[in-house]
Amino acid sequence: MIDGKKVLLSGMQSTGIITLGNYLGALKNWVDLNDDEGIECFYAVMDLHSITVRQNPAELRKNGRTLYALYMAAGLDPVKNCLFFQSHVPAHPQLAWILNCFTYMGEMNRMTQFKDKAAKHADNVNTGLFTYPVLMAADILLYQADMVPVGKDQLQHLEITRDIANRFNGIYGDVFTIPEAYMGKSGAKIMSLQDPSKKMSKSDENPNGSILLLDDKDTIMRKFKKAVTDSDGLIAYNDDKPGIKNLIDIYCAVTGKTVDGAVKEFDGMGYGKLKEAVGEAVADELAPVQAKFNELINDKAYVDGIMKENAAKASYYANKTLRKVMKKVGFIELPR
Ligand code: AQP
Repeated sequence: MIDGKKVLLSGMQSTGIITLGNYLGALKNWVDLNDDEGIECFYAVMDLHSITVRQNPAELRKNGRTLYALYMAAGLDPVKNCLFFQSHVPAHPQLAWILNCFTYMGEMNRMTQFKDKAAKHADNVNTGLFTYPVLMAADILLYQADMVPVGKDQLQHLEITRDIANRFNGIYGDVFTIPEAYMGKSGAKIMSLQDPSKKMSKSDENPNGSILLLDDKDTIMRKFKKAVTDSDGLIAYNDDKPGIKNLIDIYCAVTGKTVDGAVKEFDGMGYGKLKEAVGEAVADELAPVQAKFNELINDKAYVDGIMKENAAKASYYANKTLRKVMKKVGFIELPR
């Protein structure tokens, strides 16, 4: 709790330009919390997590700045929320090291994301990838977060965070708040336009599978035109028609319409018309975000100022927890 408010923490990796999936599944829902007086929100650019997969330094820098500006361009208020870079708060890797010593190999071995990512990057199965969930536990526990909005894919990591926190508290007393999954308005899970059986992803090798937040209207329309559907030409919402279902999900998430309403609206129309309508709706949704982004990315002084203020705010809360942890573990405080 901070000043009687519950604490919420989330973030995204700066591994590329974020997708419509990241936006509809996470960022847009965070923006809805701007005016919730009962929640203190921390949103990080998770750049430390990003290097578990090899990154080009210049691109990582660019992607980090882009993501930070997109947080604000999408509507996250940098005064009401704390928007910061994970690498600007050294307490994250410091706490992660300590928590590593309270985490068992067997627990990490069970993590399905590690298995998936290790298979995908077989040439670089580094220990950072293996201990990723411990850094994530540090991210969450440093801010004494009560709530963490998580997709199904991250539930296992939240569970391990709770296990580590409970283990630590069991030895040293009540140091950490035990976080819960935040089940606010559930964000849509957006699938790849080229393979609706897998989620839309910023690091997808097929550029036509993902709508990136900075894609221009022509690109958006072209990608939707190429979206994989099926051959029966019927607009219906069910699991046998994953391509159409995904297009309707996107349409509803963007317009706020219901699935039934959307299915009625498109009844009797061809797939071409559906794709065009979804493309138009997405382009309309992203246009103001892109306009604001262009303003922000050209105002380095303003963004740098926000970055500094927010890093100081995040560090204040993170260091408070870290100091407590270090004292409990038995480290000597540096004399003032
Ligand atoms: N397709 C999606 N639909 C809905 N939500 C999604 N999220 C990601 N993809 C979709 C949500 O976005 C947040 C940030 O994700 P992340 O950057 O930490 O990493 P990720 O989940 O691994 O996202 P990507 O785009 O697939 O990244 P890469 O390609 O680097 O692995 C999370 O809240 C996530 O649920």
